[in-house]
Amino acid sequence: MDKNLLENLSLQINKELYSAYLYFAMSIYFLEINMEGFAKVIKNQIKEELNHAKKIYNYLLSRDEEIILNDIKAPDTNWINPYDTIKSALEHEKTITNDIKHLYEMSKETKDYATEVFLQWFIEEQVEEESKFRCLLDKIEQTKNLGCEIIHIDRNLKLDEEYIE
Ligand code: OFO
Repeated sequence: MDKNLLENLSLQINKELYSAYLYFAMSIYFLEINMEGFAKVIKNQIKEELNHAKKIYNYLLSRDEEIILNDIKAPDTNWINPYDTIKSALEHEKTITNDIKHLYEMSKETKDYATEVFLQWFIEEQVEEESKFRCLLDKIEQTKNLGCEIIHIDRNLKLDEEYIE
């Protein structure tokens, strides 16, 4: 595999683990303000991120490539409210989408067709990731128009079976 592509795939494992770490921090934030529904969604997200990291790890192992692991940085946690927190999750997902696009371009340029096919799953996954947080953000925004409380959204999220902790 191209050296640069390999380094960036290894780095992507680190970014996915950082994502899990970021969502750990967000779940703590929501639990501290007693919003268990939002915490449940975020805890589910932690599992997804660990799975993303593992997918790349397994792929590189199957290609018999050397995986380089780096330090995981601590996330910034100075969110001022739930809206701000979910907004920063969406912004974070947009940066990951760009990372995946970059990896995909690299795999095309280096004619690494197996990696190109492998990354297609991630391209679709990022559409889902962004949509999930955009949808939550819309729900929070609607509380203003509908004159209801964010606590109602939290209660519904807690009951939503889509998110399993
Ligand atoms: Fe791994 O998709 Fe989110 O960060």
